[in-house]
Amino acid sequence: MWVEELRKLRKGKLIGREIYYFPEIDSTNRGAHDQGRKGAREGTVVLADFQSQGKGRLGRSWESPAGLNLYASIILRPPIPPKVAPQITLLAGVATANALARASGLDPRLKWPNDILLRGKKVAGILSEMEAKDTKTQFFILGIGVNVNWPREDIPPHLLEIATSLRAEGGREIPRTLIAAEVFEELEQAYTSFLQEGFSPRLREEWNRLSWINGKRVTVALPDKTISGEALGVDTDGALLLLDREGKTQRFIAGDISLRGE
Ligand code: BT5
Repeated sequence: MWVEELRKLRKGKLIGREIYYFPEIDSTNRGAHDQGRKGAREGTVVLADFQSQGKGRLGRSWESPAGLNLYASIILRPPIPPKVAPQITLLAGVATANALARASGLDPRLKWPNDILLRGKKVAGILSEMEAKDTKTQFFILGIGVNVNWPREDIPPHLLEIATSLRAEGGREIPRTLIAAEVFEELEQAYTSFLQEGFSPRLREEWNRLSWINGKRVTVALPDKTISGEALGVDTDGALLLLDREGKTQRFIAGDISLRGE
């Protein structure tokens, strides 16, 4: 079974030191919350073959067909204040993009804050959630969904314009064990450096190097308005910088962006 193989590959490591596997679950993020509340150690992973209610951000859903893709949620216990948490989403994006590049030979890029794209279409998404008390982070759930072996013909029509898979782009199947092992390994390295150095200039440069949006015109949707401008990349805190029509630089710490024409 692929999960047994993954457990062997992650033996003695931090991320994936313990893997709770479900053939079917509502959402691995939800399952990881349960494990986190029960005291699961940092690096514990909840993994499933199928999600009946895979979650995206802001109440959106994540299409999760059985047996084809990767659905993983990782419990982290970083000693950081909740406001630094968005930086973990960015580091997870960099780690996932690097892992997918290595495993597939393709060229994944990042769309702020949580998308990994192949030729402009989403191949993976990250859902970060946090359990915090007062100003202290109790634990952090990093949910990662990667479209691995999803045939293009199976992608639902309403997603065809915006979603893709490694198989649809690369033309070959890749074992999920390999994808998971690469993602966990890259994450482990990036997370360990993050604990030592924070959101370092190196991490920031890597994010900007992998960015799909830098130099492009994007629109940021805020609850009460939208702002368009040229994406300049992320700053030293991981906030998105945008050059607006008046030539002023605007800074966003959260939000949803769309590219012109999307
Ligand atoms: C995300 O949300 O991109 C976060 C996705 C996180 C999924 C993982 S799977 C393991 C873990 N357990 C969970 O329950 N979730 C995490 P967001 O940026 O809100 O994007 C959601 C939008 O992407 C949807 O509204 C669709 O338009 C599109 N979408 C849905 N399913 C998709 C898929 N499989 N591939 C690409 N795009 C998809």
